[in-house]
Amino acid sequence: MRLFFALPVEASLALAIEHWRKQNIPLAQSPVPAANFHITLAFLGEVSANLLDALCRRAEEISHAPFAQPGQLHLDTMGYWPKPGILWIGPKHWPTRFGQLASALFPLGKTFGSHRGKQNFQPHVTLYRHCESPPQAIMPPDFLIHYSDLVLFESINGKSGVRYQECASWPLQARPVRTAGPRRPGLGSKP
Ligand code: 3AM
Repeated sequence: MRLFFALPVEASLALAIEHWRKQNIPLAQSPVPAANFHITLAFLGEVSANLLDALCRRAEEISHAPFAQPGQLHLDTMGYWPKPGILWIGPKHWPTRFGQLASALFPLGKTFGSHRGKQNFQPHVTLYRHCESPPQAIMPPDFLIHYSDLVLFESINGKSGVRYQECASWPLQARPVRTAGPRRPGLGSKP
């Protein structure tokens, strides 16, 4: 199974991004379907089905880590990676804890999957693949994505292209940090 962790992009936001793309960067080649929009946190590569339970247990633990908290990303910039020819939109800045979440998930590619690559984390939504030269957008992107769940997706290649199927998801629920209880009043204190 070819797996990756990502944030889903909910349907109404995906449609808004698709509309913006049509208006601002109407390229003819290889648009990613709006149904496939997502923000990858960590790509795992091939994971054998018998490791899935252990992988999910690990993801569950991570979903309770102190940095695993809901948040939002402002998709306010567009970028282009020439080698894969990817045109994307993403945030210029993102919460530290969001980067920590991606960093915690990244090593699972090595432990459970086939992915051994480097981590160069830039949260992004891929809009086009195999794009030969980067176009300029007429209007910059301006989208807010609220996130609250970590999702494990399977990438499935079919006749009509790739599609991403949700395998499992976990709410981001950092466990509260334990603090010492209220101090008992000292003997001499007034009631
Ligand atoms: O659409 P994005 O870029 O967010 O780029 C691939 C896609 O994310 C990434 O995993 C997501 C689902 O396919 N991906 C695929 N192959 C990859 C690889 N070999 C990869 N990321 C890193 N290395």
